[in-house]
Amino acid sequence: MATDPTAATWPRDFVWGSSTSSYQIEGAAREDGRGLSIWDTRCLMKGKVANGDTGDVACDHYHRYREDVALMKELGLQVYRFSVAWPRVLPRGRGVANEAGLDFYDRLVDTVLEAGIEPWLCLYHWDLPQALDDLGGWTNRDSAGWFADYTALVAKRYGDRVKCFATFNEFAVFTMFGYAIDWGAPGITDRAAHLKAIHHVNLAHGASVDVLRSLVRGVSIGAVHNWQLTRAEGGKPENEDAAEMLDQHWNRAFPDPQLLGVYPPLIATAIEPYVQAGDMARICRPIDWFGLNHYGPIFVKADPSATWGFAWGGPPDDAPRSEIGWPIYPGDFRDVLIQLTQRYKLPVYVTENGCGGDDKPGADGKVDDPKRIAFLSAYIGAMHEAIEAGADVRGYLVWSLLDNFEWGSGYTQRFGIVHVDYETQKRTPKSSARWFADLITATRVP
Ligand code: IFM
Repeated sequence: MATDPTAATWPRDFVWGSSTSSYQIEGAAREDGRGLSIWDTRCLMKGKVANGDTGDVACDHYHRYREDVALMKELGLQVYRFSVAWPRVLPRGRGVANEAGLDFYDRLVDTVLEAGIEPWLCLYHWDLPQALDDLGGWTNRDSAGWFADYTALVAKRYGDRVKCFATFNEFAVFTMFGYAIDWGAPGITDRAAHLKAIHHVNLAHGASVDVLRSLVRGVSIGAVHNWQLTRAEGGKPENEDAAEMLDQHWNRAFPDPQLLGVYPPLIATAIEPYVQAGDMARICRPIDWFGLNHYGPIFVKADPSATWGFAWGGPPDDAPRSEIGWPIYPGDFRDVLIQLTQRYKLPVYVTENGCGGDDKPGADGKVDDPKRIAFLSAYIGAMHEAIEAGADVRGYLVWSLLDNFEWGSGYTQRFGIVHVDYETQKRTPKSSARWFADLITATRVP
């Protein structure tokens, strides 16, 4: 019998919130001195993003952030995780800062705080400045230093008001899709580039942690990982090795070196040529929490023609799926939360969870999304079961506050609990937003 999260008792300090990311909602891509990112570039490439969509306007959050923060307040959110667009504050990725861009995040942080919400700042959610990609991006070892300098700029500017920082969002996704599989920017498919990117991003993480620790008094530092069970497609033995290979690349290539000081065995030898003396100590720096983004398992199949010999497969025909076809496995979510607590011994915050759909307003203007409510109820119930089984889960941030630019899928997939009409920019809280607000109220210990 699934746990009903609204009737469960939650830990006293458990926090509820939502997450967003800069490129997916801000828009104003060419305004106030913002530089270009690798996603601006990718959106201009034919066939890379559905319908030729771009993040040029997105949810126009750059101009409408006050309205969006008011919505968060109305829903009772306690925490808001957003990301800073590196090219907005450093248009060329390094060197001269852009005061107008820095001002925007000043205004945003102040507005969030005035609403009684705690701002959590993520330094990198995939929008690398194009000028740095022109120098090799994450395949260039200097990228760790560029990221440390960018961290220092952000820490000095907002560290008086923001105390919770994440270095990166979903290390494995943007490195694998950007450098091994052409599903994301910059769209390279090369093993060596992928290995270099993995190692340099790990170095960048470690350097950033040190900068944050030295510059922000009372800081709480985390890193956000996508961790999904990798299941052999069709349960077939010939897909088992592929599932193991993906597990080590997708789930362990970042948290293992960052928190345990070693690369997983299937990566260790291949990555050795890029590892210099002292690197593992540079990467493995103490942090305060593990951020988990989780949606469901990945079904994997062997594909000898692919960069790493694996490819995404499909779930069984009878698997429950969301409107956009992603498998719904709340039991996996529970298991992952328990495993992470045991493996890394850090408090876990669920920094993303949710589901995509094709939500539309009805004749009455209301947006009903019962499937999302069922999804959230099942996953949040499973999270509660994990806590009861000993998982150290301290908070849950729904993905996402707003419908937004969903990368290669453009605007075809809606993940928000608030509907956005992209023609008019009208925001309409969906029935899931009301459900989530009621859940927050019900779980607050008086
Ligand atoms: O929209 C993305 C987000 O940017 C990263 N995590 C998964 C979400 C849904 O695909």
